Amino acid sequence: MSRTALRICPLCEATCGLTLTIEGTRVTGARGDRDDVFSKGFICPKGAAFGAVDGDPDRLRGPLVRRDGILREATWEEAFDAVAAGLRPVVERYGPDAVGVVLGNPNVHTVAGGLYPPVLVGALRTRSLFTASTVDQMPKHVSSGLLFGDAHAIPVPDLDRTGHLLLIGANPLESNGSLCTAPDFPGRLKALKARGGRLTVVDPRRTRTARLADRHLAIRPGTDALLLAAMAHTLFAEDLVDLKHLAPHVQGLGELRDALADFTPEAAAPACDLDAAVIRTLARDLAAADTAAVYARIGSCTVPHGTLASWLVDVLNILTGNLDRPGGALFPQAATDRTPRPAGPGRGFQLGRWHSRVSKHPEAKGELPLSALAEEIDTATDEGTPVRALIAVAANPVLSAPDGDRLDKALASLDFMVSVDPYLNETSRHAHVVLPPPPPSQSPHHDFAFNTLAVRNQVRYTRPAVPLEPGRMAESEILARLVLAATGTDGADPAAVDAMVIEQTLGKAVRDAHSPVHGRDPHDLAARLTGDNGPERRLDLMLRLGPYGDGFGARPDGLTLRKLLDHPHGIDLGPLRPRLPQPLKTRSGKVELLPEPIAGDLPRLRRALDERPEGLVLVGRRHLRSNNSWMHNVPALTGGSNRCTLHIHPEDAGRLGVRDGADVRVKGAGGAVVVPAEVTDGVRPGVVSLPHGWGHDRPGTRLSHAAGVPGVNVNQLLDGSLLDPLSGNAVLNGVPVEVVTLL
Ligand SMILES: Nc1nc2c(c(=O)[nH]1)N[C@H]1C(S)=C(S)[C@@H](COP(=O)(O)OP(=O)(O)OC[C@H]3O[C@@H](n4cnc5c(=O)[nH]c(N)nc54)[C@H](O)[C@@H]3O)O[C@H]1N2
Ligand SMILES: Nc1nc2c(c(=O)[nH]1)N[C@H]1C(S)=C(S)[C@@H](COP(=O)(O)OP(=O)(O)OC[C@H]3O[C@@H](n4cnc5c(=O)[nH]c(N)nc54)[C@H](O)[C@@H]3O)O[C@H]1N2
Ligand code: SF4
Ligand SMILES: [Mo]
Repeated sequence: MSRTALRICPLCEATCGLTLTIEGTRVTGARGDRDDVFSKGFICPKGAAFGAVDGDPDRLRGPLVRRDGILREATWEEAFDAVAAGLRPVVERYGPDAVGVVLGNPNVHTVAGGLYPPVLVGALRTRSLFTASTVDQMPKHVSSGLLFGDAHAIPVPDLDRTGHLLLIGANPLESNGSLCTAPDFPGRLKALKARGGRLTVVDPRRTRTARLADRHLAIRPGTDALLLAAMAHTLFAEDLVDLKHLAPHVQGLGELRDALADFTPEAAAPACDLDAAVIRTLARDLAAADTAAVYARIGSCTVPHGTLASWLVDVLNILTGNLDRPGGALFPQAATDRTPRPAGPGRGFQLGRWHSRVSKHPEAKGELPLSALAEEIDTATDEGTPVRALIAVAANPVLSAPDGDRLDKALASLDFMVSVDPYLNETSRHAHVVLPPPPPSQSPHHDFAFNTLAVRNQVRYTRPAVPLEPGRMAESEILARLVLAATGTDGADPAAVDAMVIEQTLGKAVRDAHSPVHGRDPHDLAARLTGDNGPERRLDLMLRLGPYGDGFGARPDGLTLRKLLDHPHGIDLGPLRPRLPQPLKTRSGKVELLPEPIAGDLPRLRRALDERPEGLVLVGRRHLRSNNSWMHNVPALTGGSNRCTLHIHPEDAGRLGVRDGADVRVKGAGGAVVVPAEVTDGVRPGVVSLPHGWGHDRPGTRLSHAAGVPGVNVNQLLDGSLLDPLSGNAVLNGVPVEVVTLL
């Protein structure tokens, strides 16, 4: 007998609603949920393989604890005892900063990852926090922090209503979109074209997204900030700046014009390897469009001028009056956002409140660069102690961060390491304790992160589709117990962690004059929360205090967990709406167009006008049926075109004597890899491309399928020294490499 259950897909940022077919406790099928308020039945091949991902026999079933050097099966109690025994002495002897925390990408795809890591980091009081954000979108957080005063105020292109989309360094036809949550991104781009809209793609590769575009510009990697600066220059020079409704909310226009004076299209064009006339046309078309949005992703962030490029994206949206209006780029309002406060000056955004110990990198958003993790472990300095213990939650930095070999050695030298991870992989193999979360079918789902980045305001929650298998522990309980073990309160009831958060949140809310529960009794409010467990009560709390919430009775029609459970396909909260000036938290209360740290970084961009790479440069690529480092163990998702090969243009291949299919040696600052070449004009001359997340050939892992087709680790070509200075983000694209044929 089979049954069906609803489950939001956690496998990428599109958050599609799925209908799972379940036989016994096994997921045997997945299709798109046609009644889902947001995804309306869309599914991609990865989502369709949900059952295979979920049921991978290599997923760990219970905790592992290292004894006599070997990871062995253990009980949960033994595992948490070992965590407490491993972490506490390090904290007590060397202080909290000696405990590092590494948070990986899947934390933004789980309920537990949304709720507990902030509690863990806060309770540990460690400044040694490293996350996947600094190999990803940290430049966008920093530019939003500086422009709007809030690192989380990220404008999202209004895909469904825009008439003109300039899409830079993103390939949503493979990635399904990022910092722009839109189930069926491909369909939404086709709809844009069908309603007469215009799509321009800027990418050194002729991607599937580029092939869909009206115009594709194969820019030289790493030069988008120059292109965007020259476009902004053109808007000023040709008197095309039109702030429209934004005029009262913006400051620094004159200063911005002066700061961009040198970035003429003629000056930028040779560096970008584009025509100056084309740059002007892009600017004019953007200004002329009835509605338009500039949107940029990985290719614009993971480069030397990532923060400047991210800033310029929003600058262009502002200069053309497209920020915060339908069809432009707007700030979503998620159901779990805090109650919006009245507009007015805020505390602003600060960078560099502390610095990393070894290379003195400034913190950004409380984080240090993931690129610096290895040196923070393996390098002693006069002041401070190295990281000696590590807590890794959903993170595989040995493959995702620069110079995996060095990190691999550094992890092996730690006094103690715990990984919360379903797999024994390149990173978790170094742990002393591995705590495996249950598979997605046995976990609840809500998108705390992606609802704040979605092209439509909506809210959905799904309970576990399958009950927890015997011997399993929910990831929320694993993380709550980890908080207790790390803070020396192990043995306490993990529900105490949720109770503490609820008490603190309500305590603040009742004192806040703008809160719907101002002046009420926090104990009475806590008693009114519904939900089967701590995480559900916390979700109920956030919903009820949020912008659409019932305010614990203040707005009886408002959202509660109960109401959400009554709408299993989700609740649509409408299209994105203009919100300015409310989201602004800058000290001036305005959009600060030319923040000081940005102005300070412009001379570096000016120097880039004259820089040209001498040889080949490397860029990445993503494949539809993959996801970073952790999906190569599922046979249904590997093979075909999802292979770890070096894309190289026929001209470069001819010059270097590279034959299609033959192995080549690729060398970079951090090391060399040998990989088959794939000769293709899908990549521009002077550029080669390798996907990331491969290199599954290290011993001591339990990835039987991936180990058979391991691929190579592209990040071994990097030495970790190349960073975007303002954000600490790793430079992963536009990196110089040498390619040599093997005889
Ligand atoms: N060269 C190059 N490098 C890159 C990139 C690139 O474009 N080029 N992209 C970068 C980007 S954007 C990112 S986000 C990072 C990602 O970097 P990471 O976050 O380090 O890598 P992932 O492969 O996403 O997954 C991390 C771990 O999460 C585990 N995991 C999966 N599901 C769960 C779960 O439900 N719970 C828990 N606790 N763990 C789970 C997986 O087994 C895996 O070990 O990689 C970056 N690295
Ligand atoms: N199938 C699949 N989906 C995924 C993932 C995955 O691994 N596989 N990962 C998820 C994650 S963690 C993220 S962050 C998102 C990322 O989502 P996207 O940003 O859409 O990811 P990519 O497909 O890497 O697209 C980046 C594009 O930038 C181009 N590029 C490289 N350098 C430059 C440059 O200097 N300038 C310009 N203009 N372009 C450049 C590359 O050729 C590439 O086509 O995808 C998510 N979705
Ligand atoms: S697009 Fe993303 S969220 Fe949707 S089914 Fe595919 S992997 Fe899942
Ligand atoms: Mo990412």
